[in-house]
Amino acid sequence: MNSDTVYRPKQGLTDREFHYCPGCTHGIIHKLVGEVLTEQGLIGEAIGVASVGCSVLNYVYFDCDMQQAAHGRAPAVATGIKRVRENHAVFTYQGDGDLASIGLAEAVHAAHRGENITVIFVNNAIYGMTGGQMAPTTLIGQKTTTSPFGREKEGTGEPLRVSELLATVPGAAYLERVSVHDPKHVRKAKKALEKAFDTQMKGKGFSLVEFISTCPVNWGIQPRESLDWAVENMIPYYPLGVFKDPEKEEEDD
Ligand SMILES: Cc1ncc(C[n+]2csc(CCOP(=O)(O)OP(=O)(O)O)c2C)c(N)n1
Ligand code: SF4
Repeated sequence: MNSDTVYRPKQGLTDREFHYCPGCTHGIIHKLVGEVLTEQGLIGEAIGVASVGCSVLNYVYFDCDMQQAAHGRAPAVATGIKRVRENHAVFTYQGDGDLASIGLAEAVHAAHRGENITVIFVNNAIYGMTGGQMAPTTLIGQKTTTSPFGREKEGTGEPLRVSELLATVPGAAYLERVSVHDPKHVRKAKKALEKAFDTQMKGKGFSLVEFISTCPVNWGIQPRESLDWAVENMIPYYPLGVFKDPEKEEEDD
């Protein structure tokens, strides 16, 4: 970067335009991942695992080696890659349908085994790609195509809090939930990603950053409104914060 450059729009990303809907925060999250990998000098040797969902094409967006996994299986694929390429930064990028539903077992077991990988978990409380069906993370009362009158606790249970669930797993080293609804939170989210990759590169074990994300199209609201909706409805149920921190664990020992 020369001294006149004050901002570079795409670090760690290719020149391909995102296909995401207006107001979808997948794009912001991609940008943060690309920036952190670049700034930590990892972009040349990072290996990402794309999952199934709206971000299925992220292998054309991240400017590093990428592997496509079957629905929900990204942590298992990442486990294999990391075990044979242990000096490389290995990450998965998964939606809540992918991780919290069909892939919950892979995520829990990868954390339980203490796999030294980083999971980027994008929670928009719905299945975006397939047209807005209910996810395990869908809020009570939230209308989806498979809960047209709003999700009810009876019959579907309470929405699943993945970070809190994984915090009970001893092998998980670093867990944080963040949001990207305004610049202050975007900066905070970047720090969480830095810490997650740092945790991995120091060999401390499984790290996961959960992002509160938007899906204006399937929530049936405008892009601007969707940011407010996430703040007013998602964050009260999915509180932001650190659920597991390797440095804190070391202090406690
Ligand atoms: C084995 C299998 N089952 C179901 C599907 C259909 N499917 C594709 S994406 C998806 C859910 C994606 O939702 P999420 O992970 O929340 O990502 P988003 O699209 O919201 O970013 C489902 C159920 C599939 N592709 N493969
Ligand atoms: S359907 Fe939802 S999650 Fe998918 S790109 Fe559009 S806004 Fe984003």
